[in-house]
Amino acid sequence: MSLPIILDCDPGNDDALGILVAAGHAEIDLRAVTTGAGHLTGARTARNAAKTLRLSGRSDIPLGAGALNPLVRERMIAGVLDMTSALDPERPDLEEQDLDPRHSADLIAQTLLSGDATSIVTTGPLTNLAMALNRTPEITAKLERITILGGSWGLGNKTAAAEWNILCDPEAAHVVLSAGIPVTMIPIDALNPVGITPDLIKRIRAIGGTIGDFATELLQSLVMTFRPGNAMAPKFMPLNDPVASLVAAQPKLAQTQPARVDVELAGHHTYGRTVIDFGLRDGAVANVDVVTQLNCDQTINAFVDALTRLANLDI
Ligand SMILES: [Ca+2]
Repeated sequence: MSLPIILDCDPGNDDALGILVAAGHAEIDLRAVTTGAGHLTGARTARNAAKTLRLSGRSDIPLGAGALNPLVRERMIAGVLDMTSALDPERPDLEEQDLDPRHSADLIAQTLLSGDATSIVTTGPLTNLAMALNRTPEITAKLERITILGGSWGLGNKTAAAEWNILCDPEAAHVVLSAGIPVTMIPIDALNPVGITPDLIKRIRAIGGTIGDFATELLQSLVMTFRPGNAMAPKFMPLNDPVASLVAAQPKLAQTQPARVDVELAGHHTYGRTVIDFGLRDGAVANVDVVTQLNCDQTINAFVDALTRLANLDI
């Protein structure tokens, strides 16, 4: 049976690949896409999602625009962008589907309350989900699982301590992780080995057609923005966001370990860090299943399969 999900994202070229994967995956029933500020401003992430969904042929899926700013902190926008291709520059040549009139937080809440979805996958800041939980706490009982792409048990990627998605809205992440809902978290440490290799780009290009061409463009743009930064960085640009939906639909792609995860909200140098205690010290209660390892080959194959299926859907 397919997993009915909401995808909350901030496209972003890797989020756009995530939309395509969720729209095409055989074991995912994509019930709504919601967007908010993160990689780009809220208006741009919504427009990028609208272009991606239209191109995917799945304009039947409701699309919400949401949070323009984090709950508390000032807004951040990604600093490293490829302004020449894919979705980082404005793309007036790509058609857009209409937006749902509801704010992302309301679309999330109503989709869960109606039973249309039982799970949410997030690949951006957690502002929309935190707003939905604060405004409509009844959804807590409806959510069977939240799959979060973000955080790290080791180094950060935006600051020395913090990963981008969590750092964009640490207070929202705190709200979500404190809600008592089962959470799977995919930290960058586990994502780093799943790279965008030349072989992967070749396989996606071979799909051809609108989907294959667009996905190839997205992958190539992501590779152009890869800034390894230090000697411990991965060899290839990690695939990142599409992996979240894959893990939600195919949990066996990942090994997980229960842990206590708290978000640092007060530290000066460590603000936004996910403090992950696998040892459950001092009686700490686990609140997250942390992905500790991904099966790289199977994850890449699942990614190719989902895009191939989307390209072949008779829509
Ligand atoms: Ca993202």
